Amino acid sequence: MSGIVIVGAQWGDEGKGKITDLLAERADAVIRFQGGNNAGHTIVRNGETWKLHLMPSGILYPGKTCVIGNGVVIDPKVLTDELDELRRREVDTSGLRISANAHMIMPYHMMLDDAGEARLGKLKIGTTRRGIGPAYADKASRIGIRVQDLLDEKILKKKIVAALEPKRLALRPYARDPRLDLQAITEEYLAYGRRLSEYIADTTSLVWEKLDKGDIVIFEGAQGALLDIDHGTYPFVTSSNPIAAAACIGSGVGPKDIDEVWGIAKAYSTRVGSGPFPTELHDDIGEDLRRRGGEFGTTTGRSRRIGWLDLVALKYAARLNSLTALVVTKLDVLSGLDTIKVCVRYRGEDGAEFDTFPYHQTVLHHATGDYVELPGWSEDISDARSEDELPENARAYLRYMEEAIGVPIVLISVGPGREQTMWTE
Ligand code: 2SA
Ligand code: GDP
Ligand code: MG
Repeated sequence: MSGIVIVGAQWGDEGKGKITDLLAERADAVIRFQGGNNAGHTIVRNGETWKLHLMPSGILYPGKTCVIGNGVVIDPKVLTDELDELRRREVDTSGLRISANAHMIMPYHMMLDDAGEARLGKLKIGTTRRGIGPAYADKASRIGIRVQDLLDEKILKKKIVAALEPKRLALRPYARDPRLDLQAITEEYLAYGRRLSEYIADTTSLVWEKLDKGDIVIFEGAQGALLDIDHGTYPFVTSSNPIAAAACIGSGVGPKDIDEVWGIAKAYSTRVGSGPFPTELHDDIGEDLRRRGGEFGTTTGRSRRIGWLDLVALKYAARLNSLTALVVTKLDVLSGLDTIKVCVRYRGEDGAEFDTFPYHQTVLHHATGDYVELPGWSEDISDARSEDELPENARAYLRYMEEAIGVPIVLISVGPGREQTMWTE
């Protein structure tokens, strides 16, 4: 066992940060392979909370190799702030390595993200406004600025000019904005380059070396399968591929380097931002789960939308990712419900039934859930540390989930704390 991918099996915020931190104890390296500082990964250790945006969730182990891979888009201000904050809290960040090929988020990307959302109005995607989409767009258009460009003033300036040129019209509302001054951007980003230079590396070779030695490498995904730009609920998706296949592209390894794929799923569903959400709750139960689950964006603070567990979407995510294991988080949040609904199929506007995830957006946008009702439990389970300490109905809920998805549940989480976790038999 050497390459383990950890991915979100729903719409993000499944608790990937917590689980990555937990598994990282046994790993030699943790690598982020896509997304950027739209991500918010929370780790709670000894009552202390850490919210990471770009830093891989292995950084709390002194000296552990933590890689920001080529597939990530980096806002260097957020990264340097995160480094400062970790150092202030006496975390050893010497194990960080940043791919020289990762792309930068530039000030104009954030402006374009804002402008794009404003233009869409009611149809907006509900992005995190961190410039993620425009940064990936520049990457695909081959006018992106990469980490290595920060180390050479002439190259950097030329590339910024080339990147700004086709955006002139879109950036007209910001024409006099000092953040768009060529010299100022160049100097600011050169300064980031100097600050980050000690961490910049050929991370692909680094990861190969580790894997070739038989070291355990964790590939840490951000967001979740249903936000995948190819396979998610397009256009209400992020601009990268949060599924396991992207671990290869975003770090430079091949599929044979991946031995296991762990999907993280909440015991219910949440989504932040716009887009179809067939099991969404608009009632007091949803409100209550939001409050008890603390369902507010880790990066933006936005309220997350809440819904029942969606097995149609989860089965889709399991297949898309070739999941070998499932981790169920936030089971504690469901305590106190008489019955718990689980969506087993979708029903279209015309009554048509869908047992599998519909590819057509018109179907998806009007789909509602068909549910089975499972008996709930009243006990507080946040102190349970082994499966046999869980109420019978909680165990039955997990069994139902496992059988329907067809992937073994290996780990159950009943609270944000590191210790609030149990391995299954
Ligand atoms: P973007 O900013 O272009 O990636 O937004 C596009 C969609 O992707 C969603 N998205 C997320 N969904 C869940 N969690 C994310 N991270 C933060 C968190 C979100 C936050 O950990 O809570 O704080 O609001 C995340 N990042 C992107 C986004 O909501 C859009 O639907
Ligand atoms: P990520 O993006 O997948 O890493 O998830 P986030 O950190 O954005 O959101 C998950 C939230 O749930 C965080 O506040 C975690 O501390 C918290 N959390 C994780 N696992 C559990 C759990 O089992 N129970 C409860 N109550 N909270 C959890
Ligand atoms: Mg999150």
